[in-house]
Formats: sequence, C-alpha cells, structure tokens
Amino acid sequence: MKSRAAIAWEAGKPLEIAEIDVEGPKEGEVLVRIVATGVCHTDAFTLSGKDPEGLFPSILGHEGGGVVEEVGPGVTSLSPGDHVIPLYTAECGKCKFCLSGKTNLCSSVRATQGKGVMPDGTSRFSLNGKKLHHYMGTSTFSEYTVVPEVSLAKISKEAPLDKVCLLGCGITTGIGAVRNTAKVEPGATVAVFGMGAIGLSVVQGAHLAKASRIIAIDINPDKFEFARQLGATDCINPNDYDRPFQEVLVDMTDGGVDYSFECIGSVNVMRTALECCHKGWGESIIIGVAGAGEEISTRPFQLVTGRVWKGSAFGGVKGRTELPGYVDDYMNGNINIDDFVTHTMKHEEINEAFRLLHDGEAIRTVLTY
Ligand code: NAD
Ligand code: AHE
Ligand code: ZN
Repeated sequence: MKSRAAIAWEAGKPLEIAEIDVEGPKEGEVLVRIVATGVCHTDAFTLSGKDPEGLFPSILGHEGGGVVEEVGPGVTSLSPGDHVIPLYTAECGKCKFCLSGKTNLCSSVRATQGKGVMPDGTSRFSLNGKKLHHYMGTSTFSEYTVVPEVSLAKISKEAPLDKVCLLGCGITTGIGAVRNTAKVEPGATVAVFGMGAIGLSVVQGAHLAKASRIIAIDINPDKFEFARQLGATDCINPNDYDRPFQEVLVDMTDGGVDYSFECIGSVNVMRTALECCHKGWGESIIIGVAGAGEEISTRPFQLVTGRVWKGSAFGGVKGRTELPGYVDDYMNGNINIDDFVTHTMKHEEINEAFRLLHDGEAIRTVLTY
C-alpha cells in the first residue's frame, strides 16, 4: 500500500515528504495507521548523524499513537480497530530480560530493531524499489507503519491519540525514571538538568512523588514558567554562576541532592549531575543520549564515597503491561500531557517541528496525518 511519510535520506539534511510503499504485516507483525506522533530530541539526534545506530535512508519517529489496521499470521493479542502506542522498548514477556524482573529492556526484537529491519531481517518500507530502514522498531513518521506485536501497547479507545502519543516516549520516560529507576521518596531533594519534555516530565514525576525540593536547571530561562507550573521549587540557569555548578547546588542543598537527572545528552552535564549528589547516598540518573564516541568521567572517589550513577531507558517502564495504566492516569487527570503539546501541525510540516525543537521554542510538537 501507499503511505505518506517523511524520509531521512542522509544525516543533517531535511526530511523529504513522499508517498512510500509499505508491505503488509508478516508473521507476528501488525500494520498500524499512525494518527499522531510527537517529535523527540532523539529523532533529531539520529538525524544529526551522531547516533552510532543511525541508518539512512530511514523513516524516523518513535512517539506515536495509532490504530491497528491489519494483523499478520500468529498475532493473538491485537485486532483491527485496537488503539495502540508503538514501543521502542518491546515486552515479549518470555526473554531472559523480561523474566528477570529487574529491567524493562527486552531482547526479543532489539538486535534487528537496531539494524533498521523487522525481526525476519527485512524492511517493509521502500520507495521506487529502494529499501528504506525502520527506526527504533516504530517509524511513526509514516502514516502506515509495520510493528512487531511485542512492540505495541494496547490502550483505551477513549484516549485522544494526539495527546497520549507523548506517552510513547517523553512523558513516560521522565515519570518512569522517577518512579522505577530512582524510586524518589516523599521529602527527597531532586535536581533536574534540561527542561525539555523529558526533564519537565521528571519534574512532574518528582512532584507526584512528593519530593520536597525540585530544582529545575536550564540555560534557556523561557522553560522555567512551565517547570514551576509542574512543581519545580527552584529554577536556575548555570550561566548565571561563575563557579563550578555542582558547588552551587551542593551549597544550596546542605551537601547535595538525593537524586539528580540528566535530561540533555551532555557528558559534561552528566558529570555535574553526579557530583551535585549528596555524599553517601545521592543517585544520579542518566536519561540523555550522548553522541557516538562520547564518554563520561568523574573521579572514582565520587563513587567510593557513596554516590551512584544509573541510567534509564523509557523510564524503566514495561510498555505492554504498564503503559495502559499511564494512559488511564492521564484520562483520570493524574498526569498532565496537554500542556506539553505546545505546537500541533500537519505531518508535512515536520521540518518546521524539528526547527522548533532545535530553537527551544517547542516542548513537543504533535504532528497529525
Ligand atoms: P529537548 O531538546 O526538548 O530539551 C533539552 C533541554 O536541555 C532544552 O530545554 C535545552 O535548553 C536544555 N539544555 C541544553 N544544554 C544545556 C546545558 N548545558 N545545561 C542545561 N540545560 C541545557 O530534549 P528532550 O526531547 O527533552 O530530550 C532530552 C534528552 O533525553 C535527549 O538527549 C534525548 O535523546 C534523551 N531521551 C532519552 C530517553 C531515554 O529513554 N533514555 C528517552 C527520551 C529522550
Ligand atoms: N542508538 C543509541 C542509543 C539511543 C538510546 O539510548 N536510546 C534510548 C531511548 S531514546 C528515546 O528517545 C534507549 O531506550 N536506549 C535503550 C535501547 O535499547 O536502545 C546508541 O548509542 O547506539
Ligand atoms: Zn524519544
């Protein structure tokens, strides 16, 4: 079938809107009509050419919501008409990772996903006979996409897809990192670096977890009003200080914060985020994605003296079992998504959505088909 899509032909170039060919779902696969998709910094990161797994040409996009159009042979958990959120972190429920009870990382389709193909090693996307890669197992920048059954969370049909699509990445990642990775407890002090959709969702999650102090940090002060609205108690710009920023935070918090979150993708900020943690117990959670070849560093003494460095992917959330609950929380008014949608536009304006993200003007742009 034909599908309107945005093609990433090569790194650093604008996406091209074109009508591509999409093959129907094979064994264990599902054809999904994407209704709405957000644009996440990770899409921009991959398009920039800094992603070691970035492949071109490809169909990017991983923050979508859609409707099942057709299921392939062997698919049992979904039927046409079901509303779904594609998952870049699958949940097969059977692999060593799923069975461990220790992680949301599932190994069932991850290897082929990283190579831009379906689990059978082939692509369902092409243009004039030329193969186009899948991306993150989701490729939500095509109106019709093919996704493994294990990479789809079935959600309430009542939920507006042009809002809950953001649970496909940004909002779940931030709230989940607070709940599952850090396990922030009432009264804890928290520092959040980067006030994009991810950091703002950490702020929201920390507020829901009843943290006593939530310090929002960004070099763009335009982000602070929304951060305060979501529960930030302090908003600070590192550029306003002429001494090491970790010292500023340690002084502000009687020895350091209980938890910090890096939501930018800067290895320098990752170090600051670790070193602003309290001696003996402070934990720093890396969420931001850094470019190929970049490495983190600190004095090992920082860890010897009790600080902990952790990372979080999709907020530690198991998508098929837990994401429907996040959707219900939104529907019940317990999670704010609406205010994260600062811009909405048609899919063909996708390059403008990337510009808004780069220029710090949008928290999230939601594209509809
Ligand atoms: P974004 O571009 O919307 O927001 C980033 C924010 O960081 C901006 O407000 C920017 O002003 C601020 N910033 C940039 N440099 C800074 C600095 N030196 N100090 C303080 N603030 C600074 O991005 P986003 O969509 O919120 O994504 C944030 C990061 O999280 C990206 O690296 C993205 O790839 C990553 N991410 C990771 C996961 C995961 O599962 N681990 C999920 C989603 C996104
Ligand atoms: N491909 C990159 C890593 C990218 C990365 O870390 N992705 C995050 C999700 S970002 C969503 O916006 C993630 O979940 N990683 C775990 C995984 O299995 O991909 C690289 O460095 O190779
Ligand atoms: Zn994302």
